[in-house]
Amino acid sequence: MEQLLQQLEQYKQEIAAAEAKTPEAVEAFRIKYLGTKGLLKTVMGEMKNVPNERKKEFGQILNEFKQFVENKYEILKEATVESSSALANIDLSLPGDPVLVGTRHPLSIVRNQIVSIFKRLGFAVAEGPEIEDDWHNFGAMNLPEDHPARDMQDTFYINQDPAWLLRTHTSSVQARVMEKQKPPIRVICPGRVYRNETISARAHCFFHQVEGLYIDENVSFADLKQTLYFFVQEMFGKDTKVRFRPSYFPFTEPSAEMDISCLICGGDGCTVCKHTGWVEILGSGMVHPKVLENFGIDPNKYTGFAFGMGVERICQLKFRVNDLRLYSQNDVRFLKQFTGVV
Ligand code: 2NL
Repeated sequence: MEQLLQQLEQYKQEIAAAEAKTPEAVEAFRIKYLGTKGLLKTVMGEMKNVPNERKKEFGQILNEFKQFVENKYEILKEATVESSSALANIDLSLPGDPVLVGTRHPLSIVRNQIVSIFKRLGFAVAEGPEIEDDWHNFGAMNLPEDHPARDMQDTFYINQDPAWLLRTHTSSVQARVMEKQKPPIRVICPGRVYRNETISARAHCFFHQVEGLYIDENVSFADLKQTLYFFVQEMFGKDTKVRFRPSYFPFTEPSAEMDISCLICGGDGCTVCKHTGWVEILGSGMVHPKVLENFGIDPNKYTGFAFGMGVERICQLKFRVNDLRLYSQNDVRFLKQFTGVV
């Protein structure tokens, strides 16, 4: 008798812990515990072995046990009916919510295009730090101490210390390449640069550049022109015309700026080309002998050309972006227009 009561306690624990997530499992539970050959029937059968004076007491315990099992069965049944009817209310053939996929930023698209054109000509890609020292950004590039670019107003210095700054051009990367590597050198340096400008449609405190450098024996201005002409044809199409205008940079001599025929109006005149039919896309020149000497490269043996272009500018012409601020506002209405462009 005591053994039987103990056994009932064990069954109770087992039943309390029972789980049934499907209608089939609930039915299996019913058969096991409440069926005609189930556990409840078996323990009820023990009644005949109970001495008469304890039959009343045992009967009550058995009744409680029966109630307990039936209760559990109802709970399990309800839980599966609830979940299966919830499923029944869903139209499983409905299409799912579309997953929003990001798009490449227009500046990345254009930078990748520029870099891949120069890679095909044998240029290697070099990168360097955005926080630079005065020497790599200015000194090595032949910018005199009193050059206006070095002014606190124009350059972001780190903690007002004139020794450290945010690079103003990626020439600093080429400086680091010349420091480590001897000619021949043929590198392309894409990266973000900083200038202390008031933000407007036409100016920003940071923008993106690709600079190139080619140093070897017998590198001439003709090489510069042909390389940049090839770049324009690949970037803007075979019908694009180019012209070079004399210019000045402290790090090149001679220097030239390159214009291309206006893509927007085809040369007829519009607001982008200010009715000239030409738009400026880059600056270039033969590397100044002083810059070569700064890195122990003999200017009597080696010559080189260099160039620099703004990625925002190329992007403006390719995709007709008329406000520099659009590039950094991350407005999806702007960004999603480049879906599918690679
Ligand atoms: C511009 C003009 C230019 C360079 C960048 C350069 C680099 C070295 C030596 C000499 Cl290591 N020059 N870079 C040369 C001419 C022009 O950039 O308008 N960029 C947006």
